[in-house]
Amino acid sequence: MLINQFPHRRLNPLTGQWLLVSPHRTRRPWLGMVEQPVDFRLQPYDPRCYLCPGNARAGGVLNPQYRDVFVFTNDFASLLAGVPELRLQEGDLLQAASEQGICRVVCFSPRHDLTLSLMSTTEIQKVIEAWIEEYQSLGGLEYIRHVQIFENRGEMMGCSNPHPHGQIWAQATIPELPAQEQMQQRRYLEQHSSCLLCDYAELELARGERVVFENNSFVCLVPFWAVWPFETMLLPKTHVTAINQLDVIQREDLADAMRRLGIRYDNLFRTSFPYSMGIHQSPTDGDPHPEWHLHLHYLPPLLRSASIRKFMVGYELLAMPQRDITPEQSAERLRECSETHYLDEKP
Ligand code: H2U
Ligand code: ZN
Repeated sequence: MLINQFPHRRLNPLTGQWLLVSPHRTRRPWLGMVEQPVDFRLQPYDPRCYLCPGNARAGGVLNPQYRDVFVFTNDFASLLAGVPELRLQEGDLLQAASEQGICRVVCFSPRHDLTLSLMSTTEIQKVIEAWIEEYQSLGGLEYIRHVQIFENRGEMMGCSNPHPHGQIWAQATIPELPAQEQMQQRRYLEQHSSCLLCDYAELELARGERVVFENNSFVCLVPFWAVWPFETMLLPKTHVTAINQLDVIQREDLADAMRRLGIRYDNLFRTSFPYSMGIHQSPTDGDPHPEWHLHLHYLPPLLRSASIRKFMVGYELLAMPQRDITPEQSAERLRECSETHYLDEKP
């Protein structure tokens, strides 16, 4: 693409926002912050870990001797159930509303030393089943309209503990980013009588340049509008509004895609690759949402190596998101990565 030789703007049709791409800038020197490589050599059980089986959490509750996935209500939850409905409005300038919700923690495995990329497809499938159960039970509550499932992996992403785990925040209102994506998907459906991400998946599969890999049900790609250097999305190839709508085969294929992407990521810089991953899907507000197409966003901070990260600062914080390496180059790099984890390589 000729445009890739020049600074240009790209549209994110999911949010309606533009980002700046500066492909000529990747060669700039770096004397700034260098992150410490992550040490993979953890023990399968850590007596000090508050997520390991049998250990005490803050407040003294003991974790059970769980064998696969373990879900509990966050002891330091950001959202609480039973909050009274309060509103503050002083003119247009001072507005606030109380928010009800529930925060859960999902331990992916009893093994302290694993990550999703070191777990088997069958083990990852159990995580997916737990997510589905939580999406349904939390989403089924009268006052819960949105369930955000996510994982912060790695210290760089503010993860508090290497024990493999993720979080779920369920709440009474639809938060900002999913609400934006919902509006954009709805508008697209009205204008085109087809789903935005169904059309996008089809387009990317036909072109191939931003596709990292695919299986029967899912495609992994670097979105045309990716902001983070190695940002990817996992998209079901057919229209699925939420994880509980995936059939048995699709659930297996999602586990397969998550595992393969995780391995490619780890192999890219031969490190436990940090990221924030999140699932976007239909809200649980009781309305039909034909516009929603389930997808997983992977937002990793690393730029050039295990130790150099992308900072969202100055211009990004004050003007608009910006990236240097193009999404097409990132996709190519990720396509080149092996699907055998580097820790499993034969010497
Ligand atoms: P993060 O590593 O993504 O922060 O997730 C860990 C969560 O675990 C965090 O939200 C909770 C923290 O509140 N937690 C407990 O619920 N109980 C504990 O004993 C420690 C941490
Ligand atoms: Zn642990």
